Amino acid sequence: MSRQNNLSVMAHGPGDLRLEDIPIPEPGPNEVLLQMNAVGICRSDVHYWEHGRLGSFYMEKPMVLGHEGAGTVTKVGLGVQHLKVGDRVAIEPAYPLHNDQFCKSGRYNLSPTMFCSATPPYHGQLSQYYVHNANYCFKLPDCVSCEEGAFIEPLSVAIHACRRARVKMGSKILICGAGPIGLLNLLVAKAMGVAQVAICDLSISRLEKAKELGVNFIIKVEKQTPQDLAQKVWAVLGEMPCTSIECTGTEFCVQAAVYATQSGGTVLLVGHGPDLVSVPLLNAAIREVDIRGMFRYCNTYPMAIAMLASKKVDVKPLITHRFPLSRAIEAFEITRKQLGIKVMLKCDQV
Ligand code: 572
Ligand code: ZN
Repeated sequence: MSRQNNLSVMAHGPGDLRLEDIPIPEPGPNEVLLQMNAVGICRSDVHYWEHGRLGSFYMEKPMVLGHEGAGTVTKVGLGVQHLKVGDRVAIEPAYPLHNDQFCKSGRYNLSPTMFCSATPPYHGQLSQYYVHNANYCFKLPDCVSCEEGAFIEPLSVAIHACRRARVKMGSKILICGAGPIGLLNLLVAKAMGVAQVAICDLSISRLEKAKELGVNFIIKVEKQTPQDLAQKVWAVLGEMPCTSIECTGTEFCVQAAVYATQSGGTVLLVGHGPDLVSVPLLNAAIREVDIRGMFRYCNTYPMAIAMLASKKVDVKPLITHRFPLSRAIEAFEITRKQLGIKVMLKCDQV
């Protein structure tokens, strides 16, 4: 470890976020040292800052935040063949530490032994310099910017969601939640050829962003029952959606998604809510509505890069705020208050 400057965004515990210098790490075998360019802020980063934990993962020591990053290779470790100094890469933050049965079957996201940037005990990417496993760094073509590269992580969540939801060409779908993940699901579903998308949210400004991105119908969630919301969905689509992608994690929307979905269709749970949620299970069971889950993503980075390079999706309109790394605390405040869609930190601007 050298002692040069490496400004980093460090969460020290509930409500305590600091900008501090840490040593520049050295890449080990099969690792690369990256000079970070752009890192998006995720709600989970804000959650670690506010609560010092997420789900069953507790920060036992200070942790650098950020898991949506792109950077430039500045040093390669022993054995790295596919990357060289100067290559720009998107970082897949979560990878398995053992080649177990899940890896062998291609579903490495389900391995119980995962490394993940900014999931305790591992540091994240919101630094000027960050070391990562080279096998999970994906070279960006010249036509994909570093900001777009930083979007590949949340875009991967949407690609995996649409795959798990078995989104079909020419179908009508419902998306619950017009935050970054709901909106990315809209872009991916459209790229996959769906005919019509209805999206619901409490926030008019988020629904307006969905309109700008080409959604067919927006539904403002009001004081109503889940069944009322389902009826609204049928009214705008003219029929029941065959797929519903639930990105809010709220009990209300999970219930509405089940009621709304066509018999034989799929409800995909993307959003995380409380451990125990009341679901109209019999309604789903007797209509063969499959309720499916997902955990992060796997095998999505090459497809995400290809979709950006070929302009099949345009993620740039989702960026509402940009800050240099030195103003990270302000950037986190914006995300905490849900004032924008995606807040991007420029780690090469301090
Ligand atoms: O970008 C992926 C991502 N995954 C999230 C949250 C935010 N961003 N997950 C929700 C929390 N889980 S977890 O298993 N955990 C803290 C590791 O509860 C991971 C997926
Ligand atoms: Zn995330």
